[in-house]
This record gives sequence, structure tokens and C-alpha cells, in this order.
Amino acid sequence: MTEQTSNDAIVEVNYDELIPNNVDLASDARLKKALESWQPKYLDWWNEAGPDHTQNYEVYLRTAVGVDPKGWAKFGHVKMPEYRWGILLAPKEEGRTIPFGKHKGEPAWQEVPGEYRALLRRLIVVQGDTEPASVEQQRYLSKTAPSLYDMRNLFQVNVEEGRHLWAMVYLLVKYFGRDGREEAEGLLERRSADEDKPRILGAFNEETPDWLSFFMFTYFTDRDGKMQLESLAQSGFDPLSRSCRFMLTEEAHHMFVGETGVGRVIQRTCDAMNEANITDPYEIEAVRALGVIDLPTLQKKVNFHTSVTRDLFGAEVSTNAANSFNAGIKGRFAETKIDDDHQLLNDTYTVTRVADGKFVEEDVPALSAINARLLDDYIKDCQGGINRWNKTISKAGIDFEITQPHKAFNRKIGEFESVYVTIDGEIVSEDEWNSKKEEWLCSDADGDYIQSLMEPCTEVGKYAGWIAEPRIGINNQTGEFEYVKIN
Ligand code: BYC
Ligand code: FE
Ligand code: FE
Repeated sequence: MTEQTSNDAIVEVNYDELIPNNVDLASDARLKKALESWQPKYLDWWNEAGPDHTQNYEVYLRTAVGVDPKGWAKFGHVKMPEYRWGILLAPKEEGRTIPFGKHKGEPAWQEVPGEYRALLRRLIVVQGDTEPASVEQQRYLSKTAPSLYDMRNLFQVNVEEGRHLWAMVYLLVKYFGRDGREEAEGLLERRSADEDKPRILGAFNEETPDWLSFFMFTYFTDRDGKMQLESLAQSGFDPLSRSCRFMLTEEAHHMFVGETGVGRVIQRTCDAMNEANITDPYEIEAVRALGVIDLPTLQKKVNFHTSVTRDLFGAEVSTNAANSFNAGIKGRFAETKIDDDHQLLNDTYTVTRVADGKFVEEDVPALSAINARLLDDYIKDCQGGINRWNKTISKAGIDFEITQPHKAFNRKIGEFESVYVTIDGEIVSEDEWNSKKEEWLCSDADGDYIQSLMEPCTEVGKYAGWIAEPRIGINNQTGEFEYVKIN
């Protein structure tokens, strides 16, 4: 049965059980059995669609051993199929109330409110679907890792995305009965980019063909994860809130991998340009002759990953989003820190829209603009790391600035799906856009060049020539540390 257990104070993870958890799984025999029957299917999925041919690698991974912010993880070499994927919820806040929407102020739900069952299930399934999708997208990357350090970071991200799938499956199986169990199976059956059974959201069916894409993905797309999880962490459905709060702890490392990954590519490019006395970043052939990634190509990758990720926010003006907010199911970014009535019945929000072939700023009811607001918050949140990348470039004395493309550039979902917009925000004809496309997005030749650099570098302490060494090791390990033992 699914009644609220009396063990909410448990914060230590029980590792003696088949499925490590801090939700007292032992006391709920039916749930335990259902999850234990899902577990082997999960492992089959991992072996079939997860990191390719890595079953015997021993990887220096962090494993969550508790949910105390000060000491929640331990590090050690493990074989990935033996990683202890666990179910971890952030501690229960006594007396928590629903922070927004029409039920604002009522006690948070410990069970699924019947009237919002379908809505909740859909959001949990969409969230859950992205996690294994990203692992599938990154399946072959370890074969071309620029170092053991980077390979380890890839695997760390992969096992944690696997754990995020577990987090959503726990909610589905515990709270949604038979439908939930079916959805949990479906999460293992869909495949990224599969024609017949693709993953649900667009960006998760794109390729992650090289390591620059991986770093861009973890900087820009995992950041959508952060924004969405933050919004779901506000949820009036308390188990979802507590799941997402703990997932956010892990998410920070994913974005760190992306920011420092791109940062190290930039560092290496700038160093190589300086050594060769090249000051003009647009001397692309000369820069490429040095075996590094030229900055204009890097900008094209930014253009791609920002635009594809912005589509993940859904339509800017959305009844779905209004319903979820009103219901108290999905809030805004940092909801409790916003200074308003958290019900938004009389508020408006300014949204950029297209009318008569032009952009217009329009005040729309704030409730229908929840997605637009989250997207705006996301675009702001992306800028910090970009500024740090630009500092590296200007310190090297090179005149180049990485920027985010206009919000409407290359969009397939929402307000801008039917217009063709340049990176500077000019609406143009389809023909003109297509004729200039390769100035903004990587051409096949750009992709081939990046691919040509993707030679594996698996010697301890060594790095491929197109990326700088990291400033510090994982868990303060030194340069000669063997992050992955390839057996
Ligand atoms: N592709 O009113 P609309 C992460 C669908 S990332 C395909 O526009 P709504 C991670 C939409 O589903 C975070 N379909 O938007 C990162 C709906 O279909 P249904 C993932 C799309 O519903 C890296 C229809 O269009 N978590 O964790 O307000 C690595 C109309 O919907 C797309 C979440 O997204 C698209 N891009 O918002 C690993 C949170 N966009 O339902 C992991 C949960 C929209 O009518 N999900 N559609 O069949 C949500 O909050 C919402 O589902 C969305 C869409 C924000 C995605
Ligand atoms: Fe995740
Ligand atoms: Fe992530």
C-alpha cells in the first residue's frame, strides 16, 4: 500500500538491501517487489544502451551515501554495472505547505491528488524520459575520450542520469499503481533517435557526436534539467519535491563538467594561437592547422545547443503550464523567493511574440506565460559561464566574444517556430536563412574537422591536444591519478 510511512526522518541510506534507499523500502513489500522486478530490466537497458563496452572498466565514481549537504557522497573505483543506484529523497520539511497556485497554503500532498493524477504522471514521465535518453546519446563517447579524467566525468554524469531515472520510476511505481508500472517499462523501451519509439522531447533525439557537443550539452541542456527540477522541486506533491531537491545536488556537477570542458577547449585554442602568433580568430584554416578548435566553430556549437535547448521549455504561452501552476504541481524557478502573491490571477508577464512578420512585446496573463518566464530565467542563468569563457579569451589578448544567439533563432517549438530568424534577431525569408545557415550552425565540414580531432587519449595524466588540463582533479586527486582502469 502507499500510505505515508512513519520513517521520513531516515536520512542514512540503507546499503544492505538490493536497492539502496532512504525511503524505508523494506517496510513496503509490494513496492519493494515491484522495484526489484524492474531492476534487472534497468540493468539490461544499461548494458544494451548505456556506455558501450565498458562493463569491466573500474571507474572512480562518487556514490550518494546520504542526503546531508555536507557529506552526501563517497568516492571509489567501481565497475559501472555494479554501481549502487539508489532511491534518495531530500529530508521532509515538517509542516510544508503548497507554495503557489490555487491551493497555496494548504498542507503539501503526501499522496497524489486524484484530480491532478494525469497531469502529474505526464510531468514525471517527461522528466524521467530525458534521463536515460541522455545516457543513450552519450553511449559511444568513451571511445574517443580526451583523457581518463574526462572519461570518468562522462561516466559520472551517466550513472547519475541513471539514478535520476530511478528517482522518477520510484514515484511512478509507488504512487501510480498499474499505470505507473507501465510507464516505468516504457521509460526503458523508448530510445533516443529511434524512428518508431523515440524519446519524448526533441533535444533528446539529437546526436551527441563528439566531446565538444558533450560539453555543450552538459552546460546548456543539463541546465534545462536544473531549471525544470527547480520548478518541480516547488511542487505541492511532496514526494516529487523531495526527489527533485536531491537530484539538484547532483546536477551541479554535470554543469561543472560542461562549463570547465568548454573552458578548457577555449584555453587550449587561445594558448595555441598565442604560441603561433595568430591574433585573428577568423583565420580558421591556420588555427585548425594547430589541431585545435577555432572560436567561430565553437560559437556555432553554442548557437545549436542554446536553440535546441530553448525548445525544451515548451511553448512560451502555454495552457499546460498554466494548469500545472494553478494546480500547485509545477512552480516557477525559485518560486518561494519571488515577491508576489504566487497565484498570479491578476498579473501579466511580457512575452516576445511575432505579429505581421515583426517581433512585438506583449503583456499576457502571467499564468499562461510560465514557460516564457522560465525560459527567460534560463537564458540569464546561461550567461555566467559564457562570461567566464570570454574572460579566458580576452586574457589571451584575442578579440572574440562568445554570445548567445537571439531568443528566436532556430526554434522549432513555440512563438518562433514558423519564422526564420538570424542569430542577431532579424526575421528573414526561408531561402535567405538557408543560404546563411552555415555561418551560424556547423556544416558537415565543421563536423568532420571536430571528428578528426576525436582520437582517444587514455594514458594516465595525459590530455588530447585540443583541450587543456583541468586546474584541479576530482576529489583533489593529483595529475597522475588513474581515474579509469581499463580492463
Ligand atoms: N519536444 O504547452 P506546451 C533534464 C510538447 S531536462 C517535443 O508547448 P508544456 C536532463 C509537450 O510535451 C528537463 N515535444 O508545453 C537534461 C506537449 O505535448 P502533450 C526535463 C514538446 O507542456 C540533460 C505539447 O508539446 N524535464 O532533466 O507546458 C540530461 C504542448 O506543450 C516539446 C522537464 O521537461 C519539445 N521540445 O511544457 C538529462 C520537466 N516541448 O503533453 C536530463 C517536465 C513541448 O500535449 N516537463 N512539447 O502530448 C514539463 O514540464 C513539460 O512537459 C515541458 C513542456 C516543459 C517539457
Ligand atoms: Fe538528470
Ligand atoms: Fe544532469
